[in-house]
Amino acid sequence: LDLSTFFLGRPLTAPLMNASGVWCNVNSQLHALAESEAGAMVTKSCTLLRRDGNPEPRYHTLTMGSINSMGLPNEGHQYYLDYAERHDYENKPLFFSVAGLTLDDNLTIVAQIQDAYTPALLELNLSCPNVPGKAQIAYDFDALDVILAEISSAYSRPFGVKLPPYFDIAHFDEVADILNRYEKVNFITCINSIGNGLMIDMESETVLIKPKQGFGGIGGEYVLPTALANVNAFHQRCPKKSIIGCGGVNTGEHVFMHLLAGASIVQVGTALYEQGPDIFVRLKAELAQIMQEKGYKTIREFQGKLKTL
Ligand code: RRO
Repeated sequence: LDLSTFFLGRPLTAPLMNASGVWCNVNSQLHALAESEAGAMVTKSCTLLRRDGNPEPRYHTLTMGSINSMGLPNEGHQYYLDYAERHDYENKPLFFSVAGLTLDDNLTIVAQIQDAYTPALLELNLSCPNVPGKAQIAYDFDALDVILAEISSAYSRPFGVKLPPYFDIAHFDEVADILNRYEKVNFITCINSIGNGLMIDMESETVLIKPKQGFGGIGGEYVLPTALANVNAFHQRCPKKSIIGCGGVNTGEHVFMHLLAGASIVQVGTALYEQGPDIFVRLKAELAQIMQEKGYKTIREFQGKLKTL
């Protein structure tokens, strides 16, 4: 039984990795991911310069997931470039997440990645819901088109985009049309957290996190059906691009569902935050168990083969 797979020509020992933002802010966490059973890994979304992020508390565990308004705390792009230059690419592929605060910042950062000659794969985060005063770029379809045009001309290598969840078939159609105009967009990561949810503590009658009057991105089990829909919608509409699934993954069954819906790799966010990098050992064992029960020997026998009624 074989969990190995390929992504853009790169071999992975398993179709599993962290979601950006989780266990990847500093070198000690990045090294833990490198040592873990994850088949790939991604760095925390970075800005041009280091940021403290939003005031705490800014993450809260919920009954079926999490709410966060971290506000893009990160060490600045150079820190992650330094990691990328030391990463062991034979061990596993590295994705480099970028979330510049302006188009110019994004262009500066991607130029630096290009000059660094690392084999890291750019994941352009167009969906951060938590920087006060900054809308999620990928909900503004004109802005999405502009940034893809600019990055495509400034950056000579294949790259991917991290999208927010969409909730309407017309939006799947429109966003897929835009993405399909950009050949360098080789992969799509669906989904970021469901932006601007709210949860309330009954006893104190207060919100749970401090930033943005308690509003924050929702992750975990709450978002699984939305994540699967977005993975499958873009898998169907963007046949030349690979899909990375993210959202609601805490068991081998969830991993299997994402792969069946069309994901090539599956990211783990909230559950990794709660359980730590050992989670990849359990997810691999559970996925292997499901494959064995179903008689699948390899990932490619079922990846993207979701059936309809
Ligand atoms: O740092 C964050 O607040 C954050 C980011 Br950049 C993101 O893309 N998604 C999220 O849930 N939190």
